[in-house]
Amino acid sequence: MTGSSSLLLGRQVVTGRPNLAPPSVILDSLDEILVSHRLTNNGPFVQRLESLIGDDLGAECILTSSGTTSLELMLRTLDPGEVIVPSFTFVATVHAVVAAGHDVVFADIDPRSHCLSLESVGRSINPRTTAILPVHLWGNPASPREFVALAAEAGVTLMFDAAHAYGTDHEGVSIGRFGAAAAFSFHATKAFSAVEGGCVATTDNDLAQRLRAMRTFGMDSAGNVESWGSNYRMSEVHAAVGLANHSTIPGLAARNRANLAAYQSRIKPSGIGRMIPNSPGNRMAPYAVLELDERHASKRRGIIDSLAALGVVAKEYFATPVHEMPPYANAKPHLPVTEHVSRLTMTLPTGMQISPVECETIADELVGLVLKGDCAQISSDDASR
Ligand code: T4K
Repeated sequence: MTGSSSLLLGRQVVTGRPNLAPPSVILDSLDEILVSHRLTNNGPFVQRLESLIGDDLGAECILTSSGTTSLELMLRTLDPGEVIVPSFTFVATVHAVVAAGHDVVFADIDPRSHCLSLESVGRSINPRTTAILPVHLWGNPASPREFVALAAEAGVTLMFDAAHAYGTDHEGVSIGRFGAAAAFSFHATKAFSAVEGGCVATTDNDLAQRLRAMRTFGMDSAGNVESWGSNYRMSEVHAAVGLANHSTIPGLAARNRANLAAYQSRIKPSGIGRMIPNSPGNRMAPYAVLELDERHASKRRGIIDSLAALGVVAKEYFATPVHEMPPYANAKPHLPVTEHVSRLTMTLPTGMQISPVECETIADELVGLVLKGDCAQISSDDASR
C-alpha cells in the first residue's frame, strides 16, 4: 500500500467520492425509520423528498430506485420505435432504451459541449423514430430549446437523460421542465445522492399520474391494478439519506464551481487541453472534465496510472463509446466526433473531499506529467522537419 508521504495530497482523493451529510444527521433519520417499521412503499420520507425535489425542479417528481429505472420507466410510456441517443454517455442511457422495448439509433455529439449534435439527430430522424433522448452531459444543458423545436417539427417525443444535471437551469428555466420528461440519477457518485435513486420529472400531470402507477405495479391510489407496472420504487432508507444530503447542496455547488475554476486556471495556460466549461446554469458543476489536446491522446492511460500512484484517482469517462461495446457493436454508425472525443477525456476529483488549492496542485502535477512525457516526441518531431 502507498504510504501517505508518497501521496500528492497526503491522502487519496477519488473521482466519484460521495458527498455526504454529517453521519449523525443520517443516523437520526435511520433510527426514526427503524423505530417506525415503515421501510418502503411511498412512506413519509419518500413523500418529503419527492415534494422537495419537485419544488427544486419546478415539475412533478416521481422518485425511483435509480437513474436507470427512471429512464426505463419514462421510455416505457412511448410507443415502440427508434430512439435516437448519443453513444458518448454512460451505458445506462442506451440499455434503458432497449429495456423499454425500443430500437437504438446512435447520433454524434457536438465537439465543444460533448452533448448530442442537433445536425446529427436531424439526419437520423425517420418515420420509425419515436423519440430523441439527449443527455445533459457533465450537467450542461444539451441545447434543450433547439431540441424542443426539432422534436415538435418532426412530430416525435423528446425526453432527456438528466442523470448529471440535478440543479441545472437553462436560461432561467429548470432543466426538469424541458421535453415530455427527464430522468435524474441520485446515485452515490452523483453530486446530490440518495446512495441509489433517481426520479422522473415532468410538467405533464397525466403523464405523472401514469408514471406513478407504473412505478408500483400499475396500481392507482386505491391499490387497483389499472395498467402494466413493476417495482421502480425508492425505499425510505434511501429517501432519508437523500433528505439529509439535500441540505449540503449549496455548499457543495459552491465548492465544485471553485474547484473547476482552480483546474481551469492551471490547465488553460499550459496548453495541454481544456477543462470542459460550465454553462452558467450548471450550478452543481458535478464533474471536472479534462479534454486532452489531440497531441497528448496516447498519454491518457499513463497519466491516469501515474496520478493513481500518487493517490489521485481520475477516470476515463467515457473511454469506450457505447456503439463500440459488444451488445451494440453490430450497428457500426458513423460517429467521428464521438470516437475522437472518447480518446481524450478524463474526469478529475472534485467535491467536498478536496479544496481549490489542492485542485491546482493536481493540475500542476498533471501538466508536468503530460509535458515531461511530451519532450522526446516534440524534439523528434522537430528533428524530422
Ligand atoms: N445516464 C447517465 C448519463 C449516467 O452517467 C448514469 C450513471 C445513468 C444514466 C444511470 O444512473 P444510475 O442508474 O447509476 O443511478 C458510475 C456510476 O455507478 C453511475 O451512476 C454513473 N452514471 C457513472 C458515470 O459512473 P462506474 O461504473 O464508473 O462506477 P464505479 O464503481 O467505477 O465508481 C466510480 C468512482 O466513484 C470510482 O472512482 C469510485 C468512486 N466511488 C464509487 C462508489 C459507488 C466511491 O468513492 N464510493 C462509492 O460508493 O459508474
